[in-house]
Parts: sequence; C-alpha cells; structure tokens
Amino acid sequence: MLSRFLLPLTSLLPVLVSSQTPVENNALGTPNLVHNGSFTKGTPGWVSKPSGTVQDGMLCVIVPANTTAKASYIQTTQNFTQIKNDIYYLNFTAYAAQPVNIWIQTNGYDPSAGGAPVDPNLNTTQVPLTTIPGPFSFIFSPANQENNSTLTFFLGGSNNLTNEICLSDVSLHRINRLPYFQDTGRAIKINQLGYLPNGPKLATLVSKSNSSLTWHLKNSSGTSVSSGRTFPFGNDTSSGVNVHTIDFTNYTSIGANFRLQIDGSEPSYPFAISDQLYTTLPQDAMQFFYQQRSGIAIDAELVGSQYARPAGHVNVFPNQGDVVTPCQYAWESNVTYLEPWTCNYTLDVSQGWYDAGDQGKYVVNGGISTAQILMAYERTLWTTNNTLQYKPVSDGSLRIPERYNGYPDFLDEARWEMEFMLKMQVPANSPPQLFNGSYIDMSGLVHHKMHDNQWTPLPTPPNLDPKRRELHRPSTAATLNMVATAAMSARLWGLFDADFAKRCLDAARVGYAAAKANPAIYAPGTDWDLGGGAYSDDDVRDEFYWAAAEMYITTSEAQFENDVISNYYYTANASTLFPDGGFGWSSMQAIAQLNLAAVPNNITGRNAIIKSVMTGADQYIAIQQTQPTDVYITSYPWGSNSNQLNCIQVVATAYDISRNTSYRTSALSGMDYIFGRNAISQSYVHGYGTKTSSNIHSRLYAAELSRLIVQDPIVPPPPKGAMAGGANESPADPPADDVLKGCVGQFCYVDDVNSYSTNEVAINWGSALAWVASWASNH
Ligand SMILES: *[C@@H]1O[C@H](CO)[C@@H](O)[C@H](O)[C@H]1NC(C)=O
Ligand SMILES: *[C@@H]1O[C@H](CO)[C@@H](O)[C@H](O)[C@H]1NC(C)=O
Ligand SMILES: *[C@@H]1O[C@H](CO)[C@@H](O)[C@H](O)[C@H]1NC(C)=O
Ligand SMILES: *[C@@H]1O[C@H](CO)[C@@H](O)[C@H](O)[C@H]1NC(C)=O
Ligand SMILES: *[C@@H]1O[C@H](CO)[C@@H](O)[C@H](O)[C@H]1NC(C)=O
Ligand SMILES: *[C@@H]1O[C@H](CO)[C@@H](O)[C@H](O)[C@H]1NC(C)=O
Ligand SMILES: *[C@@H]1O[C@H](CO)[C@@H](O)[C@H](O)[C@H]1NC(C)=O
Ligand SMILES: *[C@@H]1O[C@H](CO)[C@@H](O)[C@H](O)[C@H]1NC(C)=O
Ligand SMILES: *[C@@H]1O[C@H](CO)[C@@H](O)[C@H](O)[C@H]1NC(C)=O
Ligand SMILES: *[C@@H]1O[C@H](CO)[C@@H](O)[C@H](O)[C@H]1NC(C)=O
Ligand SMILES: *[C@@H]1O[C@H](CO)[C@@H](O)[C@H](O)[C@H]1NC(C)=O
Ligand SMILES: *[C@@H]1O[C@H](CO)[C@@H](O)[C@H](O)[C@H]1NC(C)=O
Ligand SMILES: [Ca+2]
Ligand SMILES: [Ca+2]
Repeated sequence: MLSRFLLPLTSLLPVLVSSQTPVENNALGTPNLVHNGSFTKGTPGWVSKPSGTVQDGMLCVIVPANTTAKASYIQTTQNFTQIKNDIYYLNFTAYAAQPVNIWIQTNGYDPSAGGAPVDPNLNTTQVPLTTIPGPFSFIFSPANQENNSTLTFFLGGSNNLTNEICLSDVSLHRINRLPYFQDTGRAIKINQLGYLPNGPKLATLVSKSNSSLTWHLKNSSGTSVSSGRTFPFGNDTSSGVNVHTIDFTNYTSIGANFRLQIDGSEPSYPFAISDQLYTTLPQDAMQFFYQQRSGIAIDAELVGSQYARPAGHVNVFPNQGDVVTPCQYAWESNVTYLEPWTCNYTLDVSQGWYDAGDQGKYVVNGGISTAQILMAYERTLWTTNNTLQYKPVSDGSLRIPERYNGYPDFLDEARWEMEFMLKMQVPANSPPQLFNGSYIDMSGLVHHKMHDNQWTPLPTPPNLDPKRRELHRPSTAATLNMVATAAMSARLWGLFDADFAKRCLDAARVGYAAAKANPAIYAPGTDWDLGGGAYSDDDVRDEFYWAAAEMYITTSEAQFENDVISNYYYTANASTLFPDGGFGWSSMQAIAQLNLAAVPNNITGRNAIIKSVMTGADQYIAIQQTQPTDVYITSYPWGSNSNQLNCIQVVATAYDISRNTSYRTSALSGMDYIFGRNAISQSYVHGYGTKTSSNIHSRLYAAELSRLIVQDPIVPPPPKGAMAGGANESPADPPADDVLKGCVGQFCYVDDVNSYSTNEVAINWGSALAWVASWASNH
C-alpha cells in the first residue's frame, strides 16, 4: 500500500521544489538516525547477508543468483524510533553490477517470524538500481508508532545471475520544524464571517497598552463610519496576552468588507455585516457528513469531481470489511480485556460515517453526532416564531443522493449512521460471549466499535484500506447510544417512513432490555492505538438517563418515565447536568435534558427540567462574562471547539425555549471564537473566513502531505465546512510536540496535517457545528 505513495524523488524534483511546501527537505538539523551510514568505520551498525565488505566507501554484497527477495539483505543493527505521523527523509546511494530492483523497509520485529516486518512504515517496491551509483531520496510518514525499528534493503529476488550490490551515504532524518513562527494574524480579532445587523458586534484587540484607544469602523472604501473607545480588559488568561474589547454593536448597516482599525495600526481582516451571514453554513457543515460516508460512492455531481471517490469498505479488494465483518481475534482482544473475547459470527456493518481523520466507526460517537443532527431538525418542529432562512426540515436542502426523495435531508443524512448503528446490534439468539470469566448472552447489546486492526497512513482513500476490519466487544454505553438515537429516529421518521420508524423502535426496545440486563459492560481505556481510539466510558448513568428520556418522549410509556425519574440525573443540579467546559459523547445527560425540556412531552417535573436548562445556560453565560473573547470555556481540551459549540447549543436552546434575547446575544457572540476572534485569528471552519484551517488531519484530505510525499492522485484539501478540533492545551502529536511546547490555551493549535491532537475533523464536532449553524441561520 505505502508504495503507492512513495516514489523516488529523483524523478519528481519539480513537484518537490514547489513553493507550497516550505518544510520540504528540511531534514538537516535533526540527527541522522542511521549510524555509520557512509561505512567510514567499516561495518559497525550494519549486518548483511551474505556478509558484505566495504570497498571504496561502499558496503558491497555479492547476491547469489536466484535467491528470494528476502534471502539477501543489508540491515541496520542499531534501532531507531519511528514516530507515528511524523515525517522522515531517507537518502542513500547505490548501484548494482547488473540492473535490478531492490526493496526497502523500515519496520519492527515480529519475533514469531524471526524478525520479519510486522507493519512496515516504509515499504518501497521497485527501487531501480543501475550500474551507475545513483542518489535516491524518499520521504515517508509512518502510520504506526515503532520504537524499535530497523532499516532494511532487501537485495534478492529478481536476478538469475550472481550480482553485486553496493550501498553508501545512508541517512535517515526526522523532519526539522524549527525555528517555527506562529502566525497570529491581525491584532484586532474579529469574527471573520462578520456580524448580524441586529446582533452583538464585539472584537478583541491584542495590545500592550493599558489605556483606552480609539477605534474606527471603516467601510469598503476606507471611510470611517463609526468610532469609539476600546475597553481595556488586561491579561486574557486563556491566552496570556493583554487585550481590549471593541464594541460596535450600535452600528447596524449592512455591507461587505468592513474593517476595524486603531489609528496607525494594521486594520483587521475584512468582514461583513449581513443578515445572510450563516445562510450557507448549515449545508456545508452537513456536507461534511456526506463526505464521511462509508459504503457508498461519493458522487462528483453532488460534491465536485475532486471529492468524488469509490465506495469505501464494501468488501471489494483490498478492503476487508464492512459487509462481512468478524470480531477481533481472541489473541488481539486478550491484550485489552485480559481475556480472549471473540464472537462466532460476522456482521454486515456497512454504512455509517467514518469517525474522524481515521476510518473507524464508533457507536458512542455516532450517538451524539446523530442526535445533534436530529435535534437540528426536530427543533424546527417546536420552536415558535420560526422565520427560518434555512430549513433543515426541507427535502432538497443538502447535496446528498437522497435529495428530493420526499424526506427531509437532515433525516436522510442521520439515517445513514442510524442504519449502521442498528447493524451493530448482536443478533437474537447469538452464542454466549466471554465477559469477566464467564460466557453470557449478549444478544441485543451493541458492539462498541469497529475499525482497522492497525493504523493506515495518510492519505488512504477508504476503498484502498487493506487492513482487517474488526468488531470490538459490545458495551452497555454503545447499546444505550443506539437505543436513544433509534428512539429519536422512530419519532421523527414516524411521519415519513413507518416501517423504518418501527424497525428503529423495535431495535431500541430490544437494546434497552439488553442494557438493563447487562448494565456494566464497559469499553476499557486500554483498547486504543491499534488502529482506533478507545472511546472508553465507565459511567453509564448518563447514557441510561438519555436512553430512558428518548424512549419516554417517543412512547410516553410509564416504564421509561419511571426510569428517568429514578435516574441520578433527574435530581442533579444544573452544573452536574451541564458541566463547566460543556458536554460530550461520554456525558449525554445534557442532550437528554435539552430534549426533555424542549420537545413536547408530559414528564413529571418538566418545569424543573426546563428550569435546569435555563440555569445551565445562565452558568455558561456567567463564565462567558469573564472571558474577553466571549468563550464559555476556561480550558482547552482535545476538540475544544466542540466544547464551545456544545455550550452554545445549551444557551441557544435556552433562547428557543424562552425567547429571552439575552440568550440569543450570548450565543451569537459565542460564535465569534470559532470564526477567528481568538488569540491566533484562526477561523477553524475551512473556507469560512480569511485565515481558515486548511491542513486538517484526515486520511481523505491530506493535501499538505500529498504535496510532500508525492503520489497520484493528489488528494484534495478539506471541503468547505470541515472544522478542526482546535486549541488543545495538552497537545500530543509530532508537529505539536515540536512547535507548541509551553503554549498557553488559545495558542495551542497548529494548522498541520499531522497534528491530530489540534487539527483533526470528527463527526461529533461537525454535528455540534451543524446544530449551531442551523440555529444561527435562523437569526
Ligand atoms: C537528500 O536528498 C535530497 C534530494 O537530493 C536533498 O535535497 C537533501 O538535502 C538530502 N538530505 C540529506 C540529509 O542529505
Ligand atoms: C511490502 O512490499 C512487498 C513487495 O511488494 C510485499 O510483498 C509485501 O506484502 C509488503 N508488505 C506489507 C506488509 O505491505
Ligand atoms: C528496544 O528493545 C530493547 C530490547 O527489547 C529494549 O530494551 C528497549 O527499551 C527498546 N527501545 C525502545 C525505545 O522501546
Ligand atoms: C531492536 O529491537 C528489537 C525488537 O524490539 C530488540 O529485540 C533488539 O534488542 C533491539 N536492539 C537494540 C540494540 O535495542
Ligand atoms: C537461475 O534460474 C534460472 C531459471 O530457472 C536457471 O536457468 C539458471 O541456471 C539459474 N541460475 C543458477 C546460478 O542457478
Ligand atoms: C534471466 O533474466 C533476464 C532478465 O530478467 C531474462 O531476459 C532471461 O531470460 C533470464 N534467463 C533465464 C535463463 O531465466
Ligand atoms: C497572564 O495569563 C497567563 C495565562 O494564564 C499567566 O501565565 C500569566 O502569568 C498572566 N500574566 C500576568 C501579567 O498576570
Ligand atoms: C449604543 O447606543 C446607546 C444609545 O445611544 C448608548 O447608550 C450605548 O452606550 C451605545 N453603546 C456603545 C457600546 O457604544
Ligand atoms: C491470553 O493471555 C493469557 C495471559 O497472557 C495467556 O495465557 C493466554 O494464552 C492468552 N489467550 C489467547 C487466546 O491468546
Ligand atoms: C412572535 O412573533 C411575533 C411577531 O414577530 C411577536 O409579536 C411575538 O411577540 C413573538 N412571540 C414570541 C413568543 O416571541
Ligand atoms: C462457536 O461455534 C462453534 C461451533 O458451532 C462452537 O463449538 C463454539 O463453542 C462456539 N464458540 C463460542 C464462543 O460460542
Ligand atoms: C400531554 O398531556 C396532554 C393532556 O393529557 C395531552 O393533550 C398531550 O397530547 C400530551 N402531550 C404529549 C406530548 O404526550
Ligand atoms: Ca431527502
Ligand atoms: Ca457516560
């Protein structure tokens, strides 16, 4: 597989000197990972078979005729570390007495195979040696971490005569990213999309000055149309810089290309004042989901030819799933569960969305993502005074294959994932499966996740993923996620497709009973980094609350109402329901509470539930008032943009329920951060704003890497509407480890394709954006 993305640079130098790749060949400055690569000390650091000799500064090996590829080789003996998703440069000089193709691998050891490669990170084929000593260069990015790696040149295999192959000047360098300059953009931080005429208009100035300064709002001809004084704030602890606030809310005229300016300083990026600000964002945010779809060809007519691709994971070679998908091997699961869990069946778990930059599919993350899309639709059924500019409720509003099929497109898109989640359910009357030392009936539970058993490199088009796809053990949390979303689907599809609605509700009832019978099957945190994330969760009180709530709202049945009322979260206070920093896929009580409050139902104590949502929103607003960039968060965890957006969802729902405009004002100001009103002037939604995230981590959109590691075809940049995870104050990936050391809060972001901890896409972040965009487009 990797060979597809690796060609000798010798034939491709014009691409590699392109000005778009500032870091290319920037390897000098890091140590050579190969010792004695020029054989100046003889052969220390090397082993060869048959044993070679050093002649004229080259290690030469006599390769017998008719040997197999691996029978003759030159290999390093001092191991080096290959860091997952880092970038390496390999150079060497070699020739052969008779022209021959050799083969290079970096790899770990597989003790059971006597040192054979497990999962080569560099696996070239066809390195053509001639009789003239040729320089060769390769750039590669390891898909998997390998702490004890070797570099091997396999010499045999293709020649029927005795050959002599000589090698020298071997160097292997990790990319050098330093010195690094972080582009923080303009000093005046704005929402780069702009501002609504009748909405709040706030900007943040970074300035060392502690006294108020005069600002001007200039129109597209540079004429000052409004002016005022900044409000010095002082140290913004979320970024550690001194800031002022600019409030130009009172200016309400529509126009394009406004700029804010402090006399004598650089103006802000341009922005609009427009009531159409968020009109296209819901479609583009939703378009991301179509592009993440598994099991269907992505249609050029809908998304443009550069984004078209064949169906991924429909068991067409080299894919090993997802129509026929086995469970993990017992020897694989043994490591995570400390017992050899497996199952006897295969399942068709095709469809669904790829979770993020990877191509795994996780039911717990599918749950929140599907829920937020369904909620974006459902709120249009109960909000009053809905002067919707954009109607998720309509058919034909998205560029998806199901447009104009008579069903609302948001429901169509969510159904793609719902169908997958239904398929993840353990079939009725399945043989018992191992759990905690005994075999138990898991029928009706839902497999936690399915993904590759090893990471694939970036880029990997889904239809070319060769790894084994595997089901992981069922979990209570995944089961309840399926139940909750199936209950929502049942009530929303009831009007359109009664058969599907029934299928959802039937599966939900079976799942609900299975979860109650097996309330503590947790996905362990140890089940990570073998081609997928863990999504571990050992507190499922929130998932039980959510499932019961959705089942009750859909069915009005007393058993579900009783389960809601007896749940821990029913009487929990607002700050437990809506925790500081927002909610996420493992804390679904918040989603449950929003739906119990907003969707018509007769639950006992509904007024208290509604009050808790208002209090939760008030608490977020109280935090926002301490933050000069109007964020609701005070820390910046992995995926912090979704935390901010999920807080907006709470405040915006409080507005939908109460029509109290202070919630609307707060939620709209909360949008600013995502679109550039932050320490680094970053608009995190690709294609929206001036300085937007462009090198997003994804196997589908690794254009930055494809420029560096030459390949055919060149993969596209991310589509408009794809959102990066955002600032992460504990970043952990190769580029971030190099360039974000000691960063503070909002600064902890790098727009690099390999920065999965700050720059990845994910469905649960995209769904938060889709909900908030739909809400904002109504204003
Ligand atoms: C590797 O080869 C490339 C292409 O010839 C060259 O630009 C680069 O400087 C070399 N790197 C090292 C570390 O020698
Ligand atoms: C590496 O490349 C060789 C030669 O094409 C191939 O036989 C082998 O299967 C590859 N190994 C892996 C793990 O991809
Ligand atoms: C490499 O393997 C050796 C021997 O097993 C071990 O001692 C060493 O810690 C390993 N190195 C790394 C970086 O894991
Ligand atoms: C290289 O890695 C292998 C596999 O982990 C290990 O057996 C060997 O001892 C390591 N060699 C050194 C020098 O660390
Ligand atoms: C290598 O194999 C070819 C074809 O089978 C044969 O003709 C040739 O004699 C062999 N060479 C040696 C040295 O065995
Ligand atoms: C030896 O290899 C050459 C080139 O690959 C081929 O043309 C020739 O037929 C081979 N000879 C034998 C005896 O197989
Ligand atoms: C500003 O905030 C940063 C981040 O919280 C903090 O490290 C720094 O000490 C603060 N500076 C001042 C002058 O208070
Ligand atoms: C906006 O206008 C009102 C009414 O003229 C005024 O009281 C208020 O101070 C103005 N706000 C700002 C931020 O200038
Ligand atoms: C599971 O791990 C245990 C303990 O390491 C080992 O004894 C057992 O053979 C393993 N079972 C399988 C099926 O791999
Ligand atoms: C609904 O809209 C009408 C007309 O715009 C307005 O008079 C009324 O107060 C609004 N009702 C609510 C509950 O916001
Ligand atoms: C799987 O099926 C085989 C044959 O039907 C049976 O012998 C075995 O016990 C089953 N294993 C499990 C874990 O159910
Ligand atoms: C709530 O109860 C009222 C009065 O019995 C009934 O009219 C209404 O339909 C119920 N609403 C829901 C959503 O069940
Ligand atoms: Ca439709
Ligand atoms: Ca949980």
